Amino acid sequence: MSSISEAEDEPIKIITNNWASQLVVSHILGGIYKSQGLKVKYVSYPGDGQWFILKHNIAHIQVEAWQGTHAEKYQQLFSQEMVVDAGTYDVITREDWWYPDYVEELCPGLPDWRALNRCSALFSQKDNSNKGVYYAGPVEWEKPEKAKVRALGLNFKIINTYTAKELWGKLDRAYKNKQPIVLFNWTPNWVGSIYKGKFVEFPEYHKKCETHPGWGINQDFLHDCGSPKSGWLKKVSSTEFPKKWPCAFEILENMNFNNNELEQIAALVDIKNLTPFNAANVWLKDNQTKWQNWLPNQCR
Ligand code: TMO
Repeated sequence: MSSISEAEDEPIKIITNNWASQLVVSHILGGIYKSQGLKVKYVSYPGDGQWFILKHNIAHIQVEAWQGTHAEKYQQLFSQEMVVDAGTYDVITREDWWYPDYVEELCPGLPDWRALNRCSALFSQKDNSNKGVYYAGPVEWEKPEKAKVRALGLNFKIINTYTAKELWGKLDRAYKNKQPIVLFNWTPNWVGSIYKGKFVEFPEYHKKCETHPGWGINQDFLHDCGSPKSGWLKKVSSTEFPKKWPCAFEILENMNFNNNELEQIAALVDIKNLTPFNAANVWLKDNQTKWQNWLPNQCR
């Protein structure tokens, strides 16, 4: 890659988070870069702290920015030209409250969110309260769940898990015993191919739901709506990255997956128990033609 020789000795720093597809895609990209003689370093950051890191060119790439989780910070920085849009995947995303299908029989009215309050006791822990429990992911995934519970008057308390694995463990135990559970999930994800279920239908997302308290059914509070139902998934880089590594940036732009591919990528870690590094190597080996097409001609 002749045009990036000025940055030959400096590693490209790829940000890793803590869910399967993000980790594997980071290593897929890193593997491609390494195959082209570039140096790569993986740096782990929580979803909130990573924006400061990108803005200051401390690290260069985030391979998965999800509309439902990252839109606010991304758009803020993008509009100030402090991060670069490296393209949108051919993926439709959704991130929201989710339940296994059998819960519908126990709580008629689902998937409409108003059914949740009528049967909140079903989802309660054995503490004599009728407050339901909603299992959210790790706090660093930064979903405004507390604000949503307040704005929609949900009789629920939020329990954050520490890891994605813990979240899927809760689902698996509930599923095997046909116990009521409502938890955070998203698509594309492998979960829906193993456990049949649905998202709760909250009031339809609107941008103003996050910015104008007066919007929506609660006049006083933000977040009285669900997450976007057909959200985007983007690649983002620091401003320095395309200048220092133009060919590597083009590879990042060209990298693309659809929902199905991303689900299979996540399953390599969460179901097949491969490490993200090994999962990426398996994927790269099985999909050579695909990723070799992402290499720009003038950089080969
Ligand atoms: C950003 N995530 C896929 C965890 O919702």
